[in-house]
Amino acid sequence: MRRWKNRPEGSNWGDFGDDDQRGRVNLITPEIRKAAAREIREGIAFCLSLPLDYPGGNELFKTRRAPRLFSVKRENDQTNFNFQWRTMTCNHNHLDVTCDDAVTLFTQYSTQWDALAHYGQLFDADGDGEPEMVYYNGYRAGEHIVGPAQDGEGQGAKALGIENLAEAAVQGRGTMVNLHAQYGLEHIPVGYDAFMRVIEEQRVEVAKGDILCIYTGFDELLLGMNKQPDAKKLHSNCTGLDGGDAKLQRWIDDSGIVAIAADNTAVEFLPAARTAPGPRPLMPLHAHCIFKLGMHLGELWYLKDLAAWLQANERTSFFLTAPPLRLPGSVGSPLTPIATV
Ligand code: UVW
Repeated sequence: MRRWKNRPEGSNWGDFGDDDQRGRVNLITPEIRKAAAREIREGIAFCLSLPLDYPGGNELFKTRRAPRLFSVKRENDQTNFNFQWRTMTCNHNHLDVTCDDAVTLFTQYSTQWDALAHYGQLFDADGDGEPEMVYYNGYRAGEHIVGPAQDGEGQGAKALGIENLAEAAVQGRGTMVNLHAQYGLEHIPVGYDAFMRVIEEQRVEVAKGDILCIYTGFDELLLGMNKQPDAKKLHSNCTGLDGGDAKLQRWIDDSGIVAIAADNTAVEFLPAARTAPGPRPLMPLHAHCIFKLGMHLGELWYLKDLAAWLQANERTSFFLTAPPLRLPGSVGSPLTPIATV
């Protein structure tokens, strides 16, 4: 069922079907996956996740908190940690010792995918002259993306949740653009012209179906702070994409890439480098990618070791396996992406 009369200019709403909830990852075909698997030549694998208790504290994101692990209680209120199994009926002790735990996990605290339900806009999709809160492919706030009821229960993404990406079994070719090699820790937005220069100098070949990975050096800076992040320093170092650059937006669309992941906090440079009169998105790359194109963004990935290996071996692409948690209704997910070269 089509959920819009107007679609945003430059969007692909409806192109993958009126009910599509996967967006650009639809472009990963079996052929693309098989070609991507040919990137595995050395059999070396890289973990592309930060430890999930990084950044540490909540200086970097005021509203997101570090994971809290706690042990599960057994029926008799005993802690299920270092628990020695015992059969009550015959009062018999066994050799087995086990632990169970649980975690409070803010899904976007550390290495993550943004779901398509993570970012929407005010837009007049139904053509009544009034903008409404709407997400990729015309899914609506309130009806599909549901906030908590008064008791705080019942919220969730009834559409566009992260489980859709998990069900797409994200695997394909990763392609690295190493902005850190070019700009070090300079704090500048990288627009189309500069980005194309880096792509040319590093001989990066971007192909349809690729997951673009952008290395800025943010991961190393963050890890060096040992879970006591200096937000001021982090917000004044490293590059990010100039998300409001129309030429860069067009390139993202035309290149056929299916997702973008970076080691920084938002992929794009914030606050946005361009200003324009009137209402405008604070996060223009999020608006372009997530809202208009159905393109997932990965943030706070750990890319340092992979970027160094690729540079030393004069390569820019690799096989990437990057499924989020299949957590129904969530608007984001931690993950442990793996690159194999
Ligand atoms: C927002 O906080 C909206 O975005 P992100 O975590 O995706 O950068």
